[in-house]
Amino acid sequence: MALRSYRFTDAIVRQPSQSVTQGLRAVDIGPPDTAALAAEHEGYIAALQAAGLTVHPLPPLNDFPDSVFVEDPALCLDGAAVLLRPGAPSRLGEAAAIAANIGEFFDEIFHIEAPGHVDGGDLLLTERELVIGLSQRTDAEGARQLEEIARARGIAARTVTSPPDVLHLKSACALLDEETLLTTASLAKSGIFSDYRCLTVPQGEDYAANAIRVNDVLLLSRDYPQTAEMLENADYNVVLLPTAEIRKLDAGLSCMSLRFSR
Ligand code: CIR
Repeated sequence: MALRSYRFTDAIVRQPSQSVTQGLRAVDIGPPDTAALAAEHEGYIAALQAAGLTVHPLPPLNDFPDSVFVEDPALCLDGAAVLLRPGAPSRLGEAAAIAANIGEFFDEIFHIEAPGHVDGGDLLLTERELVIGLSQRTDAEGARQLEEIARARGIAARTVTSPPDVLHLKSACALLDEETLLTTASLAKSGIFSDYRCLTVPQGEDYAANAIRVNDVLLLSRDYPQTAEMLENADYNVVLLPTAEIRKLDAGLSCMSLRFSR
């Protein structure tokens, strides 16, 4: 079977809307600059295309400031899609909004039902399993439903607790290959991924852990030179991208696309 965790043919993205300045953030260091954020988004799309993906851009949704972070309302799971239930009230409607588009790409669609909540940022799919991180956004009921959906499709699923100091599980980790993850030091220490090889981001560069492997390349924030050097020395083909604006909204590279294979 083709690798499902980082070999992709397609990606869905959503154009940022003007309301992105009102996106959620734990600490307000000022709104993102809309033009600069749009440029980050364009660079990201170009990087996905250069990695071999056909990118499907969805129109902006002004009613949902965080909807550019299209990973959170849905999950692509081996040919099926799961419409999630984002845990932030202002983002809950994003699942219904993307439902209108996703039918074009997937024959089988599952739903997380109320009262469960799951954000896509808390989901790490590896070759062996789907790891679900409980967080401020993903709760035990949502995780239970998603475990059931995954197992019914023959995918092992495991629920863990996301680190308390980050928004989502994947704010602190990324898949590098079949056996290897990039993680923050505190996530590595937690033992959650003790069955994997973990490359730990150097001190002071935790944000760099929100990277994504796409086919032969690894998309990484350009602001973390020690992490880039570590990964290049480990023979990963690193592509550096600007993230200063999305970072103001607690977002990283994984959250701006839904990647899948046709
Ligand atoms: C939020 O708080 O929901 C957005 N401002 C950021 C979402 C980032 N998503 C992700 O990491 N998967």
